[in-house]
Amino acid sequence: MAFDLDMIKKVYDNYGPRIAAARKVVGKPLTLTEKILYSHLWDGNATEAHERGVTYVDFAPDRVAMQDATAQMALLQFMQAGRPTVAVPSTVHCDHLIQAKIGAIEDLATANTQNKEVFDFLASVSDKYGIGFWKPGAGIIHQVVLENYAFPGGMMIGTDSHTPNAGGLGMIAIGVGGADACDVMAGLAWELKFPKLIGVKLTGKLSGWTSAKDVILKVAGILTVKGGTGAIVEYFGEGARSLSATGKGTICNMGAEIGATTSVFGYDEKIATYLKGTEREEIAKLADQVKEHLTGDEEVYSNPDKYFDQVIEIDLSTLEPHVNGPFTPDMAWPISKFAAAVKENGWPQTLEVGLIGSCTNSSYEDISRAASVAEQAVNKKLVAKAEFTITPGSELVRYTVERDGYLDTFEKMGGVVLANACGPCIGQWARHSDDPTRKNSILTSFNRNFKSRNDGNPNTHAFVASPEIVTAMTIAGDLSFNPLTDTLINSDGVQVRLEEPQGLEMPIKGYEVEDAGFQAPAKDGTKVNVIVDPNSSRLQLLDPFKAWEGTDIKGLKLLIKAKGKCTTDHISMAGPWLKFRGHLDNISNNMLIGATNFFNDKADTVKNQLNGEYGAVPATARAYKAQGIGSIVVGDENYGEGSSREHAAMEPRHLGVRAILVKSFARIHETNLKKQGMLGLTFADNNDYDKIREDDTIDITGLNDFTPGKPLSIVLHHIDGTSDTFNVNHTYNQQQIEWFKAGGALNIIRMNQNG
Ligand code: MIC
Ligand code: SF4
Repeated sequence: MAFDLDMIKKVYDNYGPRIAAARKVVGKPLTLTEKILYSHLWDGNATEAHERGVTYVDFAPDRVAMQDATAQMALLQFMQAGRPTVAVPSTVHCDHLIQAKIGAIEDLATANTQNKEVFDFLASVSDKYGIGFWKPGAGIIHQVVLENYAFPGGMMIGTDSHTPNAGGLGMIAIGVGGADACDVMAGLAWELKFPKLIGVKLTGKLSGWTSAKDVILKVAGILTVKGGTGAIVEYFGEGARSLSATGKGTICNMGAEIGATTSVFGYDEKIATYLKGTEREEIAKLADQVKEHLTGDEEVYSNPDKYFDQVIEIDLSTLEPHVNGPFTPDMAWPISKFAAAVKENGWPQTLEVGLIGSCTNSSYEDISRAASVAEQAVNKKLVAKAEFTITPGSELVRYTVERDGYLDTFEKMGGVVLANACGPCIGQWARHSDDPTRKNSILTSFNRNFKSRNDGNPNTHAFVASPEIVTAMTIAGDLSFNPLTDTLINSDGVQVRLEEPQGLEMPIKGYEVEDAGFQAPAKDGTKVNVIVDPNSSRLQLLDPFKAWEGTDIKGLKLLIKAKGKCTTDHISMAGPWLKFRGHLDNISNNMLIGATNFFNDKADTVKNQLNGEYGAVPATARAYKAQGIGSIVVGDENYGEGSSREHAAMEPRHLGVRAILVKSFARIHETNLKKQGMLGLTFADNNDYDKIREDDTIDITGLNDFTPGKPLSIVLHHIDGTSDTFNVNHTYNQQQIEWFKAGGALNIIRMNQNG
């Protein structure tokens, strides 16, 4: 038994008194989200109502989950906290570092050799500090957590932005940077601005080609990539109760793409069935006893406008399948309008590769529905026109769907089954392409489709849809094909139609697995040695960052004024760079290489003000740093959208950038900057973005009086001798200001540890 029943009992025992206290202070019916949040307050019972979107609140999460690519930094920081074991149940999952090239078995073997040093490091740190370790091949973090650890009404944090997947089982699960995970594992409180609440009422029932994925593709279209920022999305209504638990997981998972803090569903029959089917009947029994606390109050759901900050209603019965993209997950197209959009926009109509699976869409239900489409292709003599890959989310799912013949069906259709890992979703994909300069299209059932993400090729137009739609379009090899209305010609020259997909929520014969891939930690970890080779190119122990100098910061050089979308993939690219996630100096060589320079529209080409020459962003930052000169990065809206990777904050910190000044931030990235002692600032007036010139030298003033809620000032010294001064805002609270002054939150933990 991997999960911790005693911990869950304790959480549920607290529910009654804590929710009673919350009711008193809030003074009105409660949403599910409020119930879970108020039950997880760091100091126990609520004594005051928290203002949504305003007050910072300390929470006590029940669990921490980390994946290999972010766990390295999280654990390198944790090792400095001086604790013998982690304070809350925690797990590490090896999933991001496995490259997809040939197929599951070969690729896993290669990954185990290539990443041996890192996997050994993660295994030994886990062993030493009491952390559960899921070996490479065990599966993708979110699917493994859903199958083993997620429980209704719980609260967890995870060092990955798609941690909200566990919301499918009724858990408040939030993506964070490694420094946040480090705090919680070290026994400290975890702080979050009390979120705003978005209610999504689902009516009707899914049918035909439409699936849970289409709910979130539609929501993304409504809310856009920044519409959920600072909010938790709560799904309710008869439609919500009709969705399978794993379908709910898909919706919550991809909720990361609208910037939501997390998403959650209430406990219901479907969740209970899934818990029972994954050998956690005890949890379902316990949850049944506190059922009334594991959903929102009746009155809230009958009058949602009164209790949520925003309400959206979606009728599942009339919802169409969607295809979103390219380059951004919120460009939503109902399938009936997609073919025209492809033509009007001149997107490459030929579909070259279809990819299904990943952490958000690899449940038994997803695979069985997609397989029912693949089977038709085989039976109806249709030859798939595009390449096809399948990424199972976990060994439990993979073993079971292999037993039930689905993988065989995919292979008959020409599909290649990849390892249970992130693979192509995070650019770990050695795509075979004859000409990378050709514009081309791919379609995935993944979450994100930012430029260059999957195969490192900016010419690839990536679209996102449900696994069944991806499978159908792969067969057609054409983005203008609509399986709901169109026919295809088979190898006998006969016109055939693909019937609606059929699937099963759960395997009739139950789930099965031989080796799920779990390794429990040592009972006594004191004797376990963790070794980091000082000459390693993959791992590097961390040196503390310097504390604030105690004065205004003057004479900064503009490093880059980024234009348009600047996601964490642009700031710290994944794919080939994932191998340096444990080595800050080496990974810093990818800093901002994907961002577009406002002044020349080029990526990775900025002016070095010291010699007037254009060069790469990391090299230019290093040149300033070598002269003892700080720099500043300027950006646009929703800067740092996407991943939880704190490398996107640590790299600029390491290379001498002192402040990131943007129109708006994505939540996790803003917190990551604060944690690392950086200044994350926003324009008080967005028009001031236009005042920033390529040769500017910049001062940040007001720091001696750095106070919550009080703007700071920016002075731009232009090269022609003129200057501009304007205010910039920040969201630092008192504690976060202390992090800035100390040079980073970890320096404070270190100071406390040394007395
Ligand atoms: C992603 O989907 O972008 C990732 C790769 O899983 C990231 C984590 C990382 O960068 O390691 C995320 O979602 O946080
Ligand atoms: Fe892995 Fe992709 Fe899921 Fe991120 S979104 S955890 S890269 S499968």
